[in-house]
Amino acid sequence: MISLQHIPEDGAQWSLNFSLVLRPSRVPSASRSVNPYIVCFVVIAVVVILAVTTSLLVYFLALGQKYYFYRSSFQILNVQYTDELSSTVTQKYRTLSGRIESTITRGFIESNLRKQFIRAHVISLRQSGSDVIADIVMKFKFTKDNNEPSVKRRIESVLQQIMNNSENLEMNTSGELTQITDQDTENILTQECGLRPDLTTLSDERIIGGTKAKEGDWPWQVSLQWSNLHHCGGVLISKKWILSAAHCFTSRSDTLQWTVTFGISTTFPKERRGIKTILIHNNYKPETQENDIALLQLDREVTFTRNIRMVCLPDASQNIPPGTTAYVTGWGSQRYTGSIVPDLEQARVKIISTKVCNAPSSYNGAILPGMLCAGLLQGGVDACQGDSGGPLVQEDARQLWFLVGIVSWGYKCALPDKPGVYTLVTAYRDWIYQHAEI
Ligand code: 4AZ
Repeated sequence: MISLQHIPEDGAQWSLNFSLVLRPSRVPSASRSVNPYIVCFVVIAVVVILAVTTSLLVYFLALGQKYYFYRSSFQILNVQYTDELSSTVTQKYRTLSGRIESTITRGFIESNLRKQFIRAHVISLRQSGSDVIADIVMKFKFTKDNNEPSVKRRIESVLQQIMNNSENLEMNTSGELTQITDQDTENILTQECGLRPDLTTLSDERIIGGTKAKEGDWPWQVSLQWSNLHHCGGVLISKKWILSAAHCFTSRSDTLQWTVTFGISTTFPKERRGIKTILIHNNYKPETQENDIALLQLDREVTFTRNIRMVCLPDASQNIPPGTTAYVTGWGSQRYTGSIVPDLEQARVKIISTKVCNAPSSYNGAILPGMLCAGLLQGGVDACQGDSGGPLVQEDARQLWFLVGIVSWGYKCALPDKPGVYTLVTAYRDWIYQHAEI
């Protein structure tokens, strides 16, 4: 991963000059000698008062907050159930889930719980006669002094308002609002694709672009190691399957030499697995890097945890507009021909249109239909050697992370007009579903 170093602007140098002018004192001598015990007492009292106030503030502003998770079900009356809704990966399922989540989110934002509501997520759509039932998990933040029955009543009352007011989606509560433990929530949500732990999203304030990732930020990223040395990146797409680049395996086809590690550190991984099968795209062409995609089957399923999860695969028709933001992650080198790094790095890049990327000054026609360019045209931020096979992801409107590209090739790294070239995942969706049992 290569990144522009953020060079701080010449910060203003603050210098405080005290000039103490000593003059002969005209103060009467009696008031000159202040009792040192009193001074001591006042100083200690001020320090104690400050410390108590700060701790109380911290307690009420931060530590006094508690997350509450609730589960509920809603009947969707004006949508007919169809078979496509039974699978979480269909466009129909994703669109309807998105509509339900945004109806609930809008309702809470317009209510007196706007500050407490964090997120709603559809975990399944079921059939009920010809209607649909949606099972939903919601996250809230309340101060600890709220008692649970009152929190529940306030949430129920807002949900009732949402049911009464929803315009284009006719919803009815179906089943009770029940509080669920953090552990149960984690067990439910770790099974979902493209979700970060804590239902958090990247906030815009965070500086990204070749910075160190935190554990759980990119839970689908894996390291593929040849004889215990990191060689390529990979992406977890189910409990048993990993996507990577075909060129990582052309001269390294012995499955027994490969290991997969999970977690941000390659030195202290969270989990390890062997590889049972390597499936290279049978039309992979090393001369042009066409179809640079491979599927790896793990020797044993990995258990999804807080920090090990799968990414979402995009629909074949999902569009990836030029200029939109994407993130690339990996343990690759920080300069061309440099060495790999032990801790996972992340970089923010932009999608670049194939037309711009194929210009004579750029890749001059080498970008073929199954490829996608991303980076910065001015250079400075890019994937590099050792990042190959790793993910290029984008967040959708539901705040789920989708795999749009796999690090494939480029002319050196981070040069102007020479962005990173990625395998375009939407073009291989059918190939992936044909070959991986997911
Ligand atoms: C490589 O050699 C490689 N700048 C990967 C990505 C890029 C260049 C080279 C993109 O694995």
